[in-house]
Amino acid sequence: ARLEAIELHRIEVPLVRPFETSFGRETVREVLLVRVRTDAGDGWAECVAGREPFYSSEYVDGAAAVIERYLAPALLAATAGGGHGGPGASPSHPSTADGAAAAIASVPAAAAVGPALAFVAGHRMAKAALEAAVLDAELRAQGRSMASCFGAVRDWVDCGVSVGIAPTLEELLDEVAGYVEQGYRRIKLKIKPGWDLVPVGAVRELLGPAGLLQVDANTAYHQGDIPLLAELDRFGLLLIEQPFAEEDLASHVALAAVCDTPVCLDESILDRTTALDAIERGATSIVNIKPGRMGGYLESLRVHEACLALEVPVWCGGMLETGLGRAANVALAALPGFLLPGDTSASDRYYAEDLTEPFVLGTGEHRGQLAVPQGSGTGVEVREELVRAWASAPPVLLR
Ligand code: OSB
Ligand code: MG
Repeated sequence: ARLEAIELHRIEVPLVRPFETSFGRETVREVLLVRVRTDAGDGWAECVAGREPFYSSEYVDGAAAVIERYLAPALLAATAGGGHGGPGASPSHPSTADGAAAAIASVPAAAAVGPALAFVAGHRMAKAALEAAVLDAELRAQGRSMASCFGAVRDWVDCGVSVGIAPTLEELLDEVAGYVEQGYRRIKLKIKPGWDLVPVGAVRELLGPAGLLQVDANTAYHQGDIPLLAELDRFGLLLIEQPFAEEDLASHVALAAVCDTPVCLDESILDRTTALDAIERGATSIVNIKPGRMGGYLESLRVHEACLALEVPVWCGGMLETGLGRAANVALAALPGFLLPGDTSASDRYYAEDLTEPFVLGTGEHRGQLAVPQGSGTGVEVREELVRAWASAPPVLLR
C-alpha cells in the first residue's frame, strides 16, 4: 500500500488507580497515537513510551520528536514510489507451521518499515508504533487479523495482572483480593528495596500455595542484594523479573546461579540478538516479550520463534496500553510459546473508559481469559471522538 500521510495524536487518559513501581508513580497515561493513511485505507497504533524516561530511555516527547524529524520523513520517502504490498500482494498466507519468516513475508509493507528506519539508532518504541500502524493498515486491506498473521494457536489467552506498590500492606491485600475475585489467573507484584519479602509473603498467604505469583523489580536492586533476593525462593514464585539494571546481565547470571526462582528479563531484552545472548549466558530462563521495547511485533515474532526452539517460555508484558495496543498484544499472546499468563489485563484494570471497545474477562471456562480479536488488522476500532476529547496537544500531520 502506498503511504500517503502519518498523523500523530497525543492523548491523556486517567488511570482508575495510581500505578506505582520502583521507578515512579503514574496517575495518567499519556499516549502517542499514530495513524497512517494509505491508498488502501488507514491503520492505527499506539506508542508504549511513558511520559517520563524512567522505565526506558524512551519517553513520549522524545518519541514524537524522533518520528517527526527523522522516522516519518524517511518512511514517507521510502514508500513514495508506491512501496510494497497492499491488497493482493500476498496471495499465499502462511500457516503457523511456516514460522516467523513467512508471517513477516506476508506483510511486505510492514516488513519494510524496520529496514527503512534502521539508520536511526535505538528509539525502538517509536519505530514499533510506526510499524504497527502500517501493519494494521496492511492487514485490514488484506482482510486478515493480526492473530492469523502472527500464527495464533488459541482463541483465548490467560491473563495476569500487574499490581503496583501500595501505600500499605492492607491496601495491597485488598487490591489483590479484588483481582482474584475477578478471575485473574496470575498476580505480579511490583517490588523494591523495603517492599519485598513482607508483601510477597502476605500475598502468598492470601493466594494459597497453588496461586500463580511473580514479582517485578524494574531494576531496583544491586548485586549486593542477591542474598536477600534468594530468600524469595521460599514463596514459590513463577519468576523474578528484572531485578538489576538493563545493562547488567552479569548480576542476573549471578542471581540465577544461587536461586531456584527463574530469573526473567524485561528491560534488558531489546531484540532477538540480546534475547539469545541473555539466554546463552544464563541471565534469563524466561523472556518477557513487549513489542514496543523490541522495535515491533515482527521482531517479537522472531524472538518468540527463537525462544520456542530453545524451549524458553515467553509471556506478553504490558505497558498500560489502551485497547489499541492491547488488541495486538492479545493476538501475540495467542502464539504457542506464550506459556505463562501475560500482563494483558482487562480494560477496567486501567481505564474507566477505553479508547476502543473494552476488553472484558471471560466467564465460565474462560474465566480469567481475554478473547483474541478476530477482525481485520487489530480487530478493534479507535473511538475518534475520544481521541479528540482526550487530546493533550494538537495533532501533527506529516506527509
Ligand atoms: O515492567 O512490566 C513492567 C508498566 C509500565 C512500564 C513497565 C512495566 C509495567 C507493568 C504493567 O508492569 C503491565 C500492564 O499491566 O500493562
Ligand atoms: Mg517489567
